[in-house]
Amino acid sequence: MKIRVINGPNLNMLGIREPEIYGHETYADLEAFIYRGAADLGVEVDIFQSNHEGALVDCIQQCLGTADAIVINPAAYTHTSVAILDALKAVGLPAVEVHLSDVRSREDFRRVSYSSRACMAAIAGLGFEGYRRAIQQIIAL
Ligand code: CA2
Repeated sequence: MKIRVINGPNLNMLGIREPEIYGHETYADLEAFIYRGAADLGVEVDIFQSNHEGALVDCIQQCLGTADAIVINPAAYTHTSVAILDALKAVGLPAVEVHLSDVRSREDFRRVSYSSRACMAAIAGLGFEGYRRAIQQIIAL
């Protein structure tokens, strides 16, 4: 099984600012955590990150025929992007949305998620562990 992990804008800044929300670990640490978790669970992953909405849409479309499932943290685009929602619907692959922080306990605008409408589950507030749980949910499916 091959899972594509897609991360949205500013996640490449992890560990650099706002450690009280996102922790001290860097984006490279997150990638290492995901690769290690996937290896332990016996699945193949590749990871893509972009700060650009269109690049995220392209990446989702490219999953057709190249991946079995998607784990996505669309970051701020979660709360605004119909284009990402439409791309997830268009490919129709099993997808799980992940957020490092507990978006439900932050600003009101973070409670809205367009992308989760095309996802089988949404996991928030577990930090890096959320990505491992998302992979587990896809394997269970
Ligand atoms: O909690 C999450 O994973 C989020 O997707 C992170 C996004 C935020 O817009 C979502 O509402 C929730 C932000 C990405 C990380 O932004 C940083 C900003 C400064 C320093 C480090 C990370």
